[in-house]
Amino acid sequence: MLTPDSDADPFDHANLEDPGPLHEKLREAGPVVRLARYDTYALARYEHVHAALTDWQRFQSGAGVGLSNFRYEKPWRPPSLLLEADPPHHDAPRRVLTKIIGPRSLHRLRDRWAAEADALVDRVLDGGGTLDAVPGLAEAFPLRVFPDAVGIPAEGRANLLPYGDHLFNAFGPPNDLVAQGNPRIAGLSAWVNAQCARDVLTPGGFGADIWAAADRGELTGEQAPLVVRSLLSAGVDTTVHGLSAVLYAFATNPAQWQRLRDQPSLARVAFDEAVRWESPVQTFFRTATTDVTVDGTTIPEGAKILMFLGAANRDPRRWDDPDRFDLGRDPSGHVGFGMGLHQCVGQHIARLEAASLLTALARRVTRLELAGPVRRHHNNTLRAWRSIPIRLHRS
Ligand code: OVV
Repeated sequence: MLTPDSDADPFDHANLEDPGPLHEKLREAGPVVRLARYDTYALARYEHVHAALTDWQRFQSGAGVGLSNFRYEKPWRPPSLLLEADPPHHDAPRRVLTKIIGPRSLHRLRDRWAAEADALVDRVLDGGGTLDAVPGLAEAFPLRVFPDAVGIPAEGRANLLPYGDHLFNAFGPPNDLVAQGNPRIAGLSAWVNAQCARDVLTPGGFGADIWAAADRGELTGEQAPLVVRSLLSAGVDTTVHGLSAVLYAFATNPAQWQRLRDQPSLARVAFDEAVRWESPVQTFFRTATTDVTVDGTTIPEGAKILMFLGAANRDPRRWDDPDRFDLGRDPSGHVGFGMGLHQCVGQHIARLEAASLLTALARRVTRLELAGPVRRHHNNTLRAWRSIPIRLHRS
């Protein structure tokens, strides 16, 4: 079969503003579409995205999960030991983090994060309840609880947002978004890297736990700071945009909010449904380790393949009425956290943050209502909001 070609640019501003039409075009054009302008291949159907994500032998991460191939181009920062690595190198860092931020370890944060969420929501309601939900809730809550849990000082933690924003832009082509971030990135990187040192990290935090694993011989002393860097890289912007997504979903679907209020234990399902619906991480690349034939189309060895997680999460072949945000569906199996051996190691942190905040809101707020025009934030990888003006109605 001849592979369909597309001259679309998934990273141009029109597609970043509203990727839905491009996703549909790619899904319908065929199982594999060649993106001519980047000389790469696109997978946009659920079945094939899922299959490629779970086939790390043929779809590797070690040559980078951005457009740039580490075989030919020097990465802008030392590669992540988790995200940009394959077995066997990937496995020790993954094992260490899985234990440190797994559901059992997070249990002790539950009450503290619930109290922080209660306090934040009380503050917002005492201030009248009309606010921009992006800075006021979606950024404020993770920045309040996550850096403390890692164990970094309060000073400078707002640097994590622009650092992450640039990092996720840098997985795409070197376009205007990357150029905009370039002037600040050396300073932001230096600050982030400094937070990964053993003597900066407070005892009892995830960062100190990573260094303790190094002391036990589970990681080397060179690996430990890079594993801390992964937490600081992947742990903030992703959850911020995930929280924005779920807040926007509820503001525009009041019946679903009522459903959550009636049954607060739906908070976790609600967050996963929002991750499916919005796919805060839209795309990652893989690299073919060999000629690989997908449904009759051969992708050549060394080619970059762009996985459209967001398109897969709304593939009508897999999901009924995929554009609906619906607490009644079972969103499990979505690829918003990836799939396979790289599947988001921090997903339990994200779910706990979301459940804490949604539970605090559900107890106090009868209705979330849009209070002005919403604005998207464009990023080469992230589906994000710049502004979600809302009015919270106190119960
Ligand atoms: C999933 C993800 C995104 C960005 C950075 C990293 C991981 C990392 O390991 O540094």
